[in-house]
Amino acid sequence: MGNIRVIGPRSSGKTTYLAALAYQPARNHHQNQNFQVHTLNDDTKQLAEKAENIIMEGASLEPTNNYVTTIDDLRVYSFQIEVKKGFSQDKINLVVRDYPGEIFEELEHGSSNPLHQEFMDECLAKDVTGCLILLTEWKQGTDRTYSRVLKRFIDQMDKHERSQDLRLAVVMSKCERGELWPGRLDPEIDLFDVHLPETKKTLQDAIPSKNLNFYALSTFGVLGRNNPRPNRVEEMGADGKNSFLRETNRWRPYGLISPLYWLSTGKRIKYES
Ligand SMILES: Nc1nc2c(ncn2[C@@H]2O[C@H](COP(=O)(O)OP(=O)(O)OP(=O)(O)O)[C@@H](O)[C@H]2O)c(=O)[nH]1
Ligand SMILES: [Mg+2]
Repeated sequence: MGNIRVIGPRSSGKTTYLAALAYQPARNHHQNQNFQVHTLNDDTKQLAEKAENIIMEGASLEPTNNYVTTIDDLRVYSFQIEVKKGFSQDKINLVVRDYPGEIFEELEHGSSNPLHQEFMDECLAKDVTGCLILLTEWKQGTDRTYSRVLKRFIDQMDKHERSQDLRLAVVMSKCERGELWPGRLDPEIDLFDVHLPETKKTLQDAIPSKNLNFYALSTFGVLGRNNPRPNRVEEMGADGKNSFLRETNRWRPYGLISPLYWLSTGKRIKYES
């Protein structure tokens, strides 16, 4: 059983990503995918139901922190994912905890909220195999901020004696954005070296290379193999931007599975989802 945590700044797409995973069983018949997802617990099944509204119709997804007052309010989602590799199949079991973005952001200046330390302790417990770190901005100044926040995160890893044995999948989310899409094929070089070099260096200086990988993810994807127009619509909602799928019957998320597969097995998959 792979315990994975998902962290990243507010609105980086964490919950949407998990909702998309949870929704996969409902559309497995759609195409000959290289993977199959099964949802294992009730929270995950409820998330799949929500996914219908969130992803397909753009109902606004409440930020994860709104309903969190104790650590037990945090949803735990569990999945079994079958990954086809040639003629064989690998099964991975995943238990994923979805944290609110505040946890990540407040690392920078420290937080007086005792819950946050509790979250950190749980995030870096010995039975956690890896963290999926979703980053999303790349405009001026962001690299600095991410880099500082991740330094604090690494300090926490040290404190919890996890700096040598916790895998980190560092992901650029929403990569269907025009400036990022061409970089998805080699995200380490074409996204992180270009847009977030300091962040990358901070991580590389502290984390053994076997435990560090870079990925690109787009939960919405683009319109087609030869049609790089984003398959999503953006709307201004009451609290900022809201995105949802543009053509639901052409939904092909990009990079959904490979970071999870690596986090849980330490092996990479060649193809992309
Ligand atoms: N363009 C684009 N937008 C996305 C993608 N995934 C999620 N979003 C949008 O990003 C916004 C925030 O998504 P959430 O999943 O709520 O983000 P979160 O990281 O869980 O945020 P917190 O719970 O506040 O930490 C929503 O409007 C989503 O529709 C994506 O792949 N591409
Ligand atoms: Mg969330």
